[in-house]
Amino acid sequence: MSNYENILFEKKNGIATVTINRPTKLNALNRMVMRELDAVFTRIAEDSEVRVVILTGAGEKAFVAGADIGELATQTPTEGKEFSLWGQAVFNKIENLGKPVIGAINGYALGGGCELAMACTVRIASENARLGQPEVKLGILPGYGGTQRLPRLVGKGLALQLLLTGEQISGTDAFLIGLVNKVVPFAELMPTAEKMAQAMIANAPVALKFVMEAVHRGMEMPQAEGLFLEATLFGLSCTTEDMKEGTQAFLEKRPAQFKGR
Ligand code: CO8
Repeated sequence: MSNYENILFEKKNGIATVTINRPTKLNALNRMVMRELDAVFTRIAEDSEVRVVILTGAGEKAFVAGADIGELATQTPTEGKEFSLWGQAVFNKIENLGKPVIGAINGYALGGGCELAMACTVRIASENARLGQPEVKLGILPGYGGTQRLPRLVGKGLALQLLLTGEQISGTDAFLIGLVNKVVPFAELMPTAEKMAQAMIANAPVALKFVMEAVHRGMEMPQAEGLFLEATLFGLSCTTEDMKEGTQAFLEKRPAQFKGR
């Protein structure tokens, strides 16, 4: 099912599983991987059969160990800025896909890998996971959204600690600070992600899309405007066939059959 060199793509029962597949380099994000990530998420956005995405890394050692340091080492300032902006756009596409993306963090999620995980809608880590933003050890700073998404997820104080020390934290500690939603034994990672995906798939697709829009956009607004956005999207949801079906099914004591309309 995969037409990519560094990405495996599978689709089953409404779940697309995207696996970054460069295990000998701990799935580091080189230009080719970034290009393929961009392409696969464009394809997923247009594929109405896909309801939820699970994003993970190949092997037992790494989700993604960061941007490819070999490529970073030779960048000029202009190339660095352009590559950073382009990578941010790819991660923004993942964050604003309109379908939930579950990051299944199966090992190292460092630098660009932690930033990729944070662009996912929710994150589940295995107990062996190690997360961090070690860019300062290389004389750079995060360039794929780490300085922005990390404080939004864990708060300014902890984010600054992680960004300034470059320390790695365990999956369990990532759970304790809210960087990941769950931590599970390695063998349970994909089953847990699939179970969460199925719970989301059971719900109305347009409602899921509006919830994500309200949260993502609302968090960038003053609360009063966020509440107004929520009310507007709520009103819009009342025009959908799925709203009629969802409420009717409850009243008729039967499971709802949503169509995404
Ligand atoms: N880039 C390129 N190659 C990598 C990377 C990476 N980020 N991480 C690991 N590799 C390679 C290693 O070089 C090695 O290759 P080879 O076998 O050919 O020598 C292979 O993967 C296996 O790695 P190790 O032998 O190092 O495995 P260990 O188990 O000893 O160590 C670590 C695992 C601790 C994860 C270690 O590999 C490591 O520290 N990796 C680098 C982690 C890091 O610093 N990540 C941040 C990178 S910077 C970044 O992500 C910036 C993002 C924003 C960019 C914005 C603009 C472009």
